[in-house]
Amino acid sequence: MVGFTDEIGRYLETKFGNSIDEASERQVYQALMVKTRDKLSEKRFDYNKKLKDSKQKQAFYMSMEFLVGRTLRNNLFNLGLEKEVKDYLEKNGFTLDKIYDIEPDPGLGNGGLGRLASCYMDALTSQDYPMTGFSILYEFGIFKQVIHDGWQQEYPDNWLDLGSYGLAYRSDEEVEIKFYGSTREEWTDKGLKITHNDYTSVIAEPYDLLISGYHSEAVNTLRLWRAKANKGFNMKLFEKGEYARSVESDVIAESISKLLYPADDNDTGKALRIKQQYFFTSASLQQIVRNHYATYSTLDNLAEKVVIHINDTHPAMCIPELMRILLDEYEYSWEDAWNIVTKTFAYTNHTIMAEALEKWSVDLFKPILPRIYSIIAEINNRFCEWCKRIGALSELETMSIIHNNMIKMANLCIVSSYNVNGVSKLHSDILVEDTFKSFNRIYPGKFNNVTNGIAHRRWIAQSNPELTSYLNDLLKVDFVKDLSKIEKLYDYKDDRSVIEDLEKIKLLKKAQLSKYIKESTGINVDNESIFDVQVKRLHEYKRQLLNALHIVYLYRKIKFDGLRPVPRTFIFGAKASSGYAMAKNIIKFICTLSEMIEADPVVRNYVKVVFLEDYRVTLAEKIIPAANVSEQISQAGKEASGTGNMKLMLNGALTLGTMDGANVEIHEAVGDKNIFIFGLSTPEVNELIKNGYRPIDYYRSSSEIRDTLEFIRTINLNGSNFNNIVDYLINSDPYMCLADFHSYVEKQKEVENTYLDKNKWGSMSLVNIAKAGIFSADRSTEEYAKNIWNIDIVK
Ligand code: KOT
Repeated sequence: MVGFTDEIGRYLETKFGNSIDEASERQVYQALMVKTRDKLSEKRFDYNKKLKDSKQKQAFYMSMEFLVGRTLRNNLFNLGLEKEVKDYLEKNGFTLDKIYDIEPDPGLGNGGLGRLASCYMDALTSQDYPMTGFSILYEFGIFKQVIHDGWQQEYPDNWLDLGSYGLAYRSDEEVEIKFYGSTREEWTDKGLKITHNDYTSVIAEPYDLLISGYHSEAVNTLRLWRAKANKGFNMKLFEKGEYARSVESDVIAESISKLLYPADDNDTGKALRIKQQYFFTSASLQQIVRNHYATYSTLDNLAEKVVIHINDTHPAMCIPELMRILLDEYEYSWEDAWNIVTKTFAYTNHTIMAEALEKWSVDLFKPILPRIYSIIAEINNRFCEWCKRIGALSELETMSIIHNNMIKMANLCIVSSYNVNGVSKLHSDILVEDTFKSFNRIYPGKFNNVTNGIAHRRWIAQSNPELTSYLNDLLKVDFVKDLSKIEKLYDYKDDRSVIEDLEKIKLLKKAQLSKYIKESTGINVDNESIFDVQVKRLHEYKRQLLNALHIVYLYRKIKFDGLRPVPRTFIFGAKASSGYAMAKNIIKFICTLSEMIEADPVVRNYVKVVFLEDYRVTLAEKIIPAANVSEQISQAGKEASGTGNMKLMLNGALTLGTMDGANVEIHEAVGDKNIFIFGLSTPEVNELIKNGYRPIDYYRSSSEIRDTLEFIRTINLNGSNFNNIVDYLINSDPYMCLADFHSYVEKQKEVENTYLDKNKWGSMSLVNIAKAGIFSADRSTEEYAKNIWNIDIVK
């Protein structure tokens, strides 16, 4: 049999005319990418056959974002080929890690929501569940962040140059998507017939990224749609003399799959975004329906065989699109179509931030998607009628799908889906008790919770091989397959020698990160210092600013009051949405603190601030294993779940956090003694809002707050000052940094004192690793599969 490495050699010979010893790293990279893809295609063939023969129910996961991260290492690891390839390359003078570094991160997502989608695909595939992901093949993924003079600058992420080797183009499965035009109603002998005329069409081309599972039979598909102009249609118009309109398709197609919108937890409200959403949902729905019909010759049983999951509201147009297909293409009655639709969709809400709850202006929406609009309007009419009948009229202001000439996409999802879930216990409680209270009253039982989880094979086994191999030897359980088994480590919580071993591994990971920090920023950091990490998107509610206030507090105490704290390295990684001025100011502020501290001969011995540019999956894989402290300090009630908190915990970092999102469940898992919780709780935040939050009162009554803020006014480095940030905190402070300041500073002191007791810290860290089992994405996806989707593994 020809081995995998023989195939690599053969590829290099036939493709480049080189033997392996003559090949370049770039050629070896290409050979590995292509041959790994081929290997997955072969596996996929066998798996698909079983799946088709079984005729079992399948899940389809719709998401505008999949933050895939690098694929090559993940695939070789999952296929069990990493060692063989590593040895083969080493024998021939190559280093596998350097080859991995050639692959660009497929950054088809902004942050948590997109990364979760990818973690779930990995987990479902590892467990042999049949699941297909659908999204857009963005030509430019999340921008590359460069910090210039402390300011974020964005550069295009041209990932396809080197990233496209993993993709398989499926020209046989193209579909047509229709925009603009008008609808015409016509009574025929079969009833009302609606046609869509004078539309502009765009072609959706499918590109498949095959997703591997860990030692699994399954290979699932992430189908990414790319837009291309419909040339045939253009020619017809051109012949009719409509030159301008004949290029319309080119113009639309050119832009649709061009770029990922870089806004996280925010809604951009642009026409292009509507087109992107409809483009990929329509393409996906057409394909699902076409395949289903080809198998069963009917759509009556669609909901028995298909579940379509909507990852937040961005893919919500799936709902009216399926109605359109059933009504206009398959001539179902409204009632029958609605009956199918309302059994097919499940929806996850990922945020309660008002600015992220998607709303579309009718005036913008209707001309672009006239038929889809008319269906949404009809769904709304019928829903409102029903509410009147059941006596829920007074709540229609919040529940109506169209209100004040705006289409509320979350309301559309709730009305049309059979299940709605939040992403942590706290978040799901807020949904039913507050955000969607009225809906919960009229749809009892529709809402539930699935706490998020992470692909632990990426976040420990691959990114922290040293820890993994140590735990494998110590515990002798296959926690890589089943993370719940890692709990066996708990037995060693008082074992000094194990604690010391873990500490050594942590130090090694810190040294690796220090090297990277030195190379990328020039800053020398002390490996013995506390590595205090806050890595996530930059957002006011996540309160990177609170972290920065504490740094200023320490600076003052060291400089003016002779404080000599345990040395600490504050590590930040964060991208700000490109139009988000305050977020960019905060980055500038953090970078200025870094510079100011480096310039101070005393303070820099105790505090370092490092802002690592271009935070992305690959960088997360370097930072997370090296962290001692995991900063999860959002204002209570605002972070739906968080998943970085879980990755950091699994790598032995101790959480310093508020009772927000999944921190609440981390607290429950490790117990009060193994976590640092501070700050107002969600009810306390709400109470304070009700009574009128006045940050100036905190400023006036606390000299520490006053001194800290007034000191910030004196910072003037290279012509930049931060009066705007101080004024913002005193006059508005929407996320209550000042209210939580004291509690945070006090908790930070406790962190420091605990760190001094190495044995205690080590034991707490061990408990965090041991109790991380429930945060595996395997657990989350199993809950989706059993409790929501009702799907089985392929046997
Ligand atoms: C973005 C735009 C609109 C609606 C929601 C979002 C969103 C939410 N983007 N990322 N999130 C995060 O999703 C993660 C996965 O569930 C959560 O852990 C995190 O708390 C959300 O902020």
